[in-house]
Amino acid sequence: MRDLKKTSVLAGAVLAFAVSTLANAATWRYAHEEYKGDVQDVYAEKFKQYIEENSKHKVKIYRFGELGESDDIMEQTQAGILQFVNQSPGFTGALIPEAQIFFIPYLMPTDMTTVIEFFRKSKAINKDFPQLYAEQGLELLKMYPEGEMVVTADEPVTTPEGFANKKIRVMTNPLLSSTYEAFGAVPTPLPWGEVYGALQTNMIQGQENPIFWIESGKLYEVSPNLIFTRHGWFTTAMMANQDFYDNLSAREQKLVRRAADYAFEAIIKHIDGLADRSLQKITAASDKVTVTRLDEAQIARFKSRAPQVEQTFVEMTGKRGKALLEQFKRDLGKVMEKE
Ligand code: 6CS
Repeated sequence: MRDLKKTSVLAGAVLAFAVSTLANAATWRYAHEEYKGDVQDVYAEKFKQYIEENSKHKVKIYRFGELGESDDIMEQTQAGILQFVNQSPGFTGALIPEAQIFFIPYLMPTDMTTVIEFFRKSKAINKDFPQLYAEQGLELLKMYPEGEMVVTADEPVTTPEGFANKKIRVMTNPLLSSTYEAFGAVPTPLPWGEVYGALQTNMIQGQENPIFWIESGKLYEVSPNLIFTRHGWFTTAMMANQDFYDNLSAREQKLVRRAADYAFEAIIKHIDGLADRSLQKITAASDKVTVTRLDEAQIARFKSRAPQVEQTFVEMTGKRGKALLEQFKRDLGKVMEKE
C-alpha cells in the first residue's frame, strides 16, 4: 500500500512536471524585413534552430510583407504582439535618432574583417546602443552587418555633379536624406515595398543597398548601373520586446542571448563572399548591368562632403549623439590600429 502511494506520488510529480513544462513551452513570434534565404532570414533561422534544439520553445518566423512593412513589425513588437523583431537602423531613426549614426558616410571602414571586429568589440554597439533601445521598450540582442552599400542608378555616376536632379531612394531616416543631399542628389525616402515599382516607373532614378539585396530584390532589372562608392555598410539590429524578455527566467534569458550569439557567428560566415557571389549572379542574369568602382580621387570628392553630415547628426541628436559618435570613433580607432 505504502509502495503504491509512493508510486502515485511519483507519477503525480512526473505528470505535474510534464504539464508545467508543456505549459511553459511557448511559440515565440519573430518578424524580419527580408525574403527567404536573405541575410536576416538566415539569422532568424539560426536563432530558431538554437532555441528549438535547446528548449521546448518554438519560434515562428514572419518574413517581409507577411505582417507589413518594417515600421509595422516594430510597432507590433513594442505592443507585445511579436516577441522578436529585426529592424534595420535605416528605419529606426524616428524612434531612436542616434541609430542614424550608421548613415554618416565614410565613417565605417570597408574591409569586412575590420567591420566584423568592430561589431564584436565596440562599446558603442554592445553597451551604449542597448541602453538607447531599452528606453523604447526594446531589449537589443544583436547588431550585425549585412554587406557593403552599393548605389544603383540610371547612369554610372562617378561625381556629386552626376547625381544632380536624380531622385535617389533612401530608407526612411532624415540623416540618410542629408547624406544624399550632400552627395548632390535629391533624396527620396520610401519604404521597401515601393522601391522596385518606383524605379520601374522612373519616379526615382536610383537607390542604395548591399549587393545580395540588389540581386534578391531583382533591382538590377530596373536600376542596372552599380556604383561602388565605399561609403558605408548596411547594418541591422535584432531585438526582443523588453517586458517579454524581462519576464523570462534567467535560464531562458541566457538561452535567448546564446541563440543570438550563435546566429551572429553563422551570419559572419554567411556574408563572407556573399557580395561576390551575388554580383556574379547579377552579371550572368543581365547584360544591361554596368559595374563602376570609384577610384580614390572620385571617392575623395564624395568623402569631402561627409563632415557636413556628421555635423547634422550631432545637431539632430545633441549631447548624447555626440558622445555616442565619439565612442564609435574610439572603438573604430581601436580595431583599425590592429589591422
Ligand atoms: O532597402 C531596404 O529597405 C531593405 N534593405 C535590406 C538589405 N534589408 C531590408 C530593408 O528593408
